[in-house]
Amino acid sequence: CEKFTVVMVRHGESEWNQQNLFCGWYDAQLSEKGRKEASAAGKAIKDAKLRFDVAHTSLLTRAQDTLQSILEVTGQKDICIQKTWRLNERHYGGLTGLNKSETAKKYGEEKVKIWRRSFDTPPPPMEQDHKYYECIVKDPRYCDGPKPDEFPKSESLKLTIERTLPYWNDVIVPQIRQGRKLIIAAHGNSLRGIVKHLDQISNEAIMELNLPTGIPFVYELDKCMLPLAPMKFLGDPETVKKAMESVAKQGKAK
Ligand code: DG2
Repeated sequence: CEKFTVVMVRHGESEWNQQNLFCGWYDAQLSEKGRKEASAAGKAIKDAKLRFDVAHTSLLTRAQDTLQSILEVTGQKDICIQKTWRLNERHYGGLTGLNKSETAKKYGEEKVKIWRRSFDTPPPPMEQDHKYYECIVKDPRYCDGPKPDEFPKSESLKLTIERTLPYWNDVIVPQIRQGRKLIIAAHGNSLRGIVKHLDQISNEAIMELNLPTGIPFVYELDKCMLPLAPMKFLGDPETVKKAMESVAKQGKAK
């Protein structure tokens, strides 16, 4: 039967992942480790002999740099790259810049888990006096969108999906159907939204999915865009499991 392959990858570790800070739409750079993870992701993709026609990424540097590194390592730097705010990380609102573990100490681990992983409870909004408000809202990279009335102040996974899924359905799916081979380099939560949609994961079960940084995963989809098998990580299962657990633990008070 007809099948389509799509590769997805969460960017390599960012400097803010390393410091365990809520990042969202803040434009953190890749850490040294994150840059290594990005080239290792490229190597894994090269070894798996996966080739691409088009790449999709967010407007944030950490995802774009990860993609560049993958395309360099795989020798595919000349493919078309489409960048959109719709693949940006979920907006972490007033939590942006706070330490995840200290926030768990202050408000409790349960509350932090709800903010990080609940389906529809958004974090508190980012107010105009927030340290990072101006640098995000006035960033010229957003001149083509979101429109001022769509510009998020904070997003739950549900709200993130509401702006990511139209891009999946209207831009990505038609390309897949044309037989184009795609890679999507994005973020923990923008990708969780796509995975939730593809695997039809319930609002409760999605709370337990933590995507690791820099380990690509592959979907084989049928002609209805339904996965023929579970996502396959290009990494050894034990490493993937540990990396997922360590993402979950970032919200612990320690
Ligand atoms: C992380 C995800 O986003 O954080 O915004 O802090 O994928 O861009 O590093 P990413 C952030 P968690 O939801 O895992 O806390």
